[in-house]
Amino acid sequence: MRSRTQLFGLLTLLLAAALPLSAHVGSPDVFYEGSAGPYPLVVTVRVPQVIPGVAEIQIRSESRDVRAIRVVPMRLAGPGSNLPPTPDLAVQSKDDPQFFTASLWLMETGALQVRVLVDGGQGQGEVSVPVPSSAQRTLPMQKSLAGLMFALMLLLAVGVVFIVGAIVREGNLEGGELPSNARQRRARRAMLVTSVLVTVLLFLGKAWWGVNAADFQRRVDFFKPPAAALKFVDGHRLEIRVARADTAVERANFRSPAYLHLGDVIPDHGHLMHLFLLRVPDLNAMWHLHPDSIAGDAFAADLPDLPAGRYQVFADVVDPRGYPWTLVGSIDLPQIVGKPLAGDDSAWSGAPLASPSVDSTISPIPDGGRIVWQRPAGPLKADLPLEFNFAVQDKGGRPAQDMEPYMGMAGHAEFVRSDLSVFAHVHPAGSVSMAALELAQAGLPGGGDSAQMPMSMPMSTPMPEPGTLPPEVHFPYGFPQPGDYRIFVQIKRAGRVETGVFDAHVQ
Ligand SMILES: [Cu+2]
Repeated sequence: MRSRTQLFGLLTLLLAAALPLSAHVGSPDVFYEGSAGPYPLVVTVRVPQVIPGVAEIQIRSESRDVRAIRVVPMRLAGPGSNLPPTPDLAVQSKDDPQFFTASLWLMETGALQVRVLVDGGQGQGEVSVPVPSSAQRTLPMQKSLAGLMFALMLLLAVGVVFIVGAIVREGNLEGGELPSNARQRRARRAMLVTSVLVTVLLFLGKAWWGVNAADFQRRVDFFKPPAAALKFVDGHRLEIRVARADTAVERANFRSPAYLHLGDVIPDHGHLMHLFLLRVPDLNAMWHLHPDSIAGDAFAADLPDLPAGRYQVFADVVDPRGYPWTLVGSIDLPQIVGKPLAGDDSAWSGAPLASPSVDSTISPIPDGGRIVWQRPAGPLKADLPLEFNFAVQDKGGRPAQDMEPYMGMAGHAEFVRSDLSVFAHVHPAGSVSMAALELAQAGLPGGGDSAQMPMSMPMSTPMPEPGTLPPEVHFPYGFPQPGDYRIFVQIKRAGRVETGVFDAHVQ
């Protein structure tokens, strides 16, 4: 029945909920660690299920003399990014005065930021946390509610017809007078005309909602991880493009000027693209490469030596508005005799990820040293902000004295779920994109210079001197869902990139 489909369309639209997504795949929440002026903070932003929707913000202050924290959402860059609305006061926990929570309405999709203003014993401090706000999925509607709404609509439609009939038949009758045959005929005609009108109205309504539903779906599809079109050429080269879309909605997205175009992405910690090649299904080898931009909205990487097999590709880029995207694809490759790894490129190979996974906390590295995950006791839980701490030891088991920044940071970590439904590229500053963080800090009062800082370092983190990094690295992050995960931890020692690999079962 036509009106039923219409109603379903309408209700689906009303109840459409979106799971947001960020630089990563399947890992929507934002984890950030940094300083607002003199105050070190850990910020978690749980992005809402619907946009507009309410984001839940948790802030832990590592300093005791924080009196009040205010938060406000705004655009990351462009118009509106320098005119903050009035911030909301975060609620200080009674039990733990260093813990603050707030709920914020996110009104639009795209690259946003949450500005955090801190007031305390050492004066004021301010920091911006980039938040990619997106709609990703439409949830199905409850059948009972649909049935109820349908019944109510039917009642209204039929009711109107009968009311009009009654008015024409019995309006202005004297008391006790019976409607004449002529009035009866007029009433039947009026009911017929009204039925036609009501049907036409329902039809127009359906068309109107159809247009809106398509528009909503377009916005939902807009921020999905774009499919990577992968081409293996010249026996050693991988070309990466955004795949052309199939459906009308996807084609409309692709033509939108706000959509991802690989020709105008901005550098993120020193590279335009971070490409991860994972050998599937075992995740027993991983390459972290940095392809070059080539003509025609594409990137290309000269591959190193690779064994033949199937590879999963995750390619991280950031668009000019500061929105992080991860292109996703997979490709079968023959055995490749390629060029040796150079620059920031790195590789790891080792044991397959077992199913079910076997938890591991020690990962040997090639020079005889090891990386140790200082894992908290007890099971790991999904959906909680966690702190991941890794100690780096030399071959004598002593804390490594030769740690260097790798691409400007103490370390890089990739969290991958065994079924590839989660991929997150995380740094000591958290899951935020470093390029977006740079844009956000540049917008702060007095932060205009940070855009010129080298290597996308957050303002609060001074560029460390080589050889002076502590022998440990930590990452704030939370597993988005239970399951088996492999964690790749990448650091640099004495000019060599080392990768530690850890498996974790998450409840
Ligand atoms: Cu990185």
